[in-house]
Amino acid sequence: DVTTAKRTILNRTSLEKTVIPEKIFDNLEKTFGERIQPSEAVRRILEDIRIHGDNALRSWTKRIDNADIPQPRVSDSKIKASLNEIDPAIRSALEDAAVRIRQFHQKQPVFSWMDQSMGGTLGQLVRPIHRVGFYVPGGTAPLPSTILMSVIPAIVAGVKEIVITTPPRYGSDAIDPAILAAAAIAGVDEIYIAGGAQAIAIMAYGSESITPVDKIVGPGNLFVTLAKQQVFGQVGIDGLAGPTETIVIADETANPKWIAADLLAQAEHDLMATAILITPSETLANNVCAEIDQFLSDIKLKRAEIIRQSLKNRGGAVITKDIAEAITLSNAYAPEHLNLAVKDAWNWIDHITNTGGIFIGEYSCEVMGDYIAGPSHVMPTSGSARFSSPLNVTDFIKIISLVGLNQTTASYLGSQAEIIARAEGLDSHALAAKLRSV
Ligand code: HSO
Ligand code: ZN
Repeated sequence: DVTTAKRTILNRTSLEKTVIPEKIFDNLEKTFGERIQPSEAVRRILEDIRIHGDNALRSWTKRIDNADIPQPRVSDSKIKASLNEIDPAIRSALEDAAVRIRQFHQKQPVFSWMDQSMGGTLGQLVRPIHRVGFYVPGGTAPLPSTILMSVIPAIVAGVKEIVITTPPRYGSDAIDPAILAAAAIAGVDEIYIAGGAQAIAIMAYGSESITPVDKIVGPGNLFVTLAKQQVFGQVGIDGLAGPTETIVIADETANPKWIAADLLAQAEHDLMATAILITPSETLANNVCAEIDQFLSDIKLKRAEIIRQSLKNRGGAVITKDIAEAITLSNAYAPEHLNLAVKDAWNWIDHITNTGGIFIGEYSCEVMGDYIAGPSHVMPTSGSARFSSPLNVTDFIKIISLVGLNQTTASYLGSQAEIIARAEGLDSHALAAKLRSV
């Protein structure tokens, strides 16, 4: 549908503008006994867990997830056992993916350096963040791939302590063994059963059973996102995740069946996922729509209902004058993923300014990126590709600046610094600078 697609592109919804479904308010009323805003619910949960630790965690987990979790930490033996509980084919595919994700991120080194050309020695030291917590959503589709895609860049960066929190299945203390196995493959042995704002609280503030982390990373639902926003400052965060988005720019050379499948894959994520085709070829647009209908009626797709809904909410095709106009629209939208299924796709990449990842040519469909190509699939959503990057090694390091001036340089710079200090009216600054400028 052309109108929906254009509207989706032009009216980007930010987190604040997102309409919160009535069902969420109903659930909040059940849990809190009054109709409160999600951000207020999150504030209360964070504060309770900050003050009362594990006891508060247990009671919120009972109220929200209906699960009794006496001990939030998952035992080592359970994590190890998960490797043999999953299908060996899945295990080996995850292991292959882990190798490629590691290889890709090892190409992103950030160097310490020292330089003698500015008088004395100046430079920078690179230090990994010491302890990082990852939130791994449970929900309708637990995604073991997300563990590999977020934890491995941290390991490559040199992070020593890695913690995962993930919600229990509703009404039980069980965690999907595929989640545990992915953690084991990535090399993580510290996993806690905690979901939503509760998980963010124990990672940010610590409790009797968990040491607080320095940074919290990973996508999550509305409550996780609000909680990350509220603990920012106490800890670092990676960003605020919104629903996933893909724009496919294609021309008449593209295979409509493949493009249709790519759009379906995107739309099946959730009701608010965005899957949009932009093309100068009306024929291609019609063929892709026909293929989508065909797939939806011919094969039994488990998530067909979600696909229908999200295509209706945010999906569709936009016809442009040419590829250049398609790219202009896409740059304005700043999609999480951009697929270029056009002739001579490589020739267009210089024109692309805002997106989390460019998938070039028909063999590089986004699904390859989701699982196994190499880059992290945690990419900037909600237009944040205008100012941020896919999760990568630099999310897990800090730079420490080094200043080692020699006497000659200090003597000259001291007099200059003194002048600036006087201009700022800071006499003691001026004094400290002046003493070096002999
Ligand atoms: N496309 C998702 C990542 C994912 N897909 C995980 C399947 N599993 C967000 O970029
Ligand atoms: Zn996906």
